[in-house]
Amino acid sequence: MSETTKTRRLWRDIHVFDGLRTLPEPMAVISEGARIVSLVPMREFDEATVEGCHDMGRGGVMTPGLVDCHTHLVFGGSRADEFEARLEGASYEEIARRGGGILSTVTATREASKEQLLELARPRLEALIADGVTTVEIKSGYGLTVEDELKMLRVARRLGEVLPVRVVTTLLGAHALPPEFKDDSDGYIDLVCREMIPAAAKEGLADAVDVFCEKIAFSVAQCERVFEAAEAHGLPIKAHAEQLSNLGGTAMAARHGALSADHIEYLDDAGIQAMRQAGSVAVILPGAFHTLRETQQPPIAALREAGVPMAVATDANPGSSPLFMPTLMLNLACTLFRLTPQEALAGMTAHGATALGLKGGGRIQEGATADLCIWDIDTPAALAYAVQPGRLRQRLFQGELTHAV
Ligand code: DI6
Ligand code: FE
Repeated sequence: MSETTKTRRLWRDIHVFDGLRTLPEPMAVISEGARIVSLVPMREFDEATVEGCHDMGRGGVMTPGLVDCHTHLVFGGSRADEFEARLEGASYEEIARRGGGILSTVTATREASKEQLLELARPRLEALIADGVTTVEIKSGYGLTVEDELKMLRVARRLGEVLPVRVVTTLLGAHALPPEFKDDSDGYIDLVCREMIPAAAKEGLADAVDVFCEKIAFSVAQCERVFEAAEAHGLPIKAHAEQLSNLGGTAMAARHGALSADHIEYLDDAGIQAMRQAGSVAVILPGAFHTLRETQQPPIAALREAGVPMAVATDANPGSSPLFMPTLMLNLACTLFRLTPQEALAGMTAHGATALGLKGGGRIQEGATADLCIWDIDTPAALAYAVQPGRLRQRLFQGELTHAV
């Protein structure tokens, strides 16, 4: 599009949460093409700038498009039976040890074609989009062979082509030990390092590499090997760590400059300091905490005090967080972990973007990408306060209106 035909849009009298804080007075916001070009307080607003702008309305709350920085949206099968088993007393770890859990999803995902996985994932992603998401991270991790992991990543990339959303992909080959490698977990890590990571890197299918560092998954030493392989291919790293116990995976990941450490209910002070030094983001996943009826709280106050940025994400997956509603996560982050509504919102905008290595993403400022949500609420805190679908008035992805009520 040429400069002169770029659509200009104007919002007036709107309360803006800019990704880090709520601006103190009502604003006028103008976007042009895919960018935000003007953000001024209403009392300084010059009506002459209205010329040529689409009037997008007045009032409500504007936030950056939500950034869901941790999901496992691509998978086959269902784990409703496991949900019932857990209600009867079985733990997530017990189910995993007897070959259920992640491995049951692996079986169903291997059996599904690329096309089937796409059709299964599409409504899940549409649910996130309908709740304000404009950037989503999607992990592999239910294939656990080179071909099946690549298949998942291709589906994730395809989702970003068929729906108006930015998809960031993560290779999570080291998610669980596949049955073929029973009793040979080092052999499986060899496969991840020598074949999976190089293949994903070669095809440009992965934007980052993740691991599950846990007793039921992989050791700190094994995860470190995966990170070294990722580094050799120029891929950033992140970790599922300290979710069920404290193994020190977070500190090791931070030493490797991890973008983020995720879950971290069992994180200790040494881990927090390592994250602070590395500039890693703490990704808080209240959906998994809630679903697993976890009682160990992530160390929110200590993270806050150390100045470690906190992101909030859905962890949407068939087992530990079958929850596909980002604004519910804002509510749970506040009610379960006592984040302030502002912290929760920053966690799903600016800090979520940082956790994905998207510098300057998840912000409303002049020059930023016009990924925007306009909500029918009075204050930004109301987004976390009530769990109420249907409040998204407008959604813009790269300046294009993709949702309007
Ligand atoms: N931790 C999680 O919460 C997800 N993966 C992980 O390592 C859950 C994956 C699942 O249960 O299917
Ligand atoms: Fe996860």
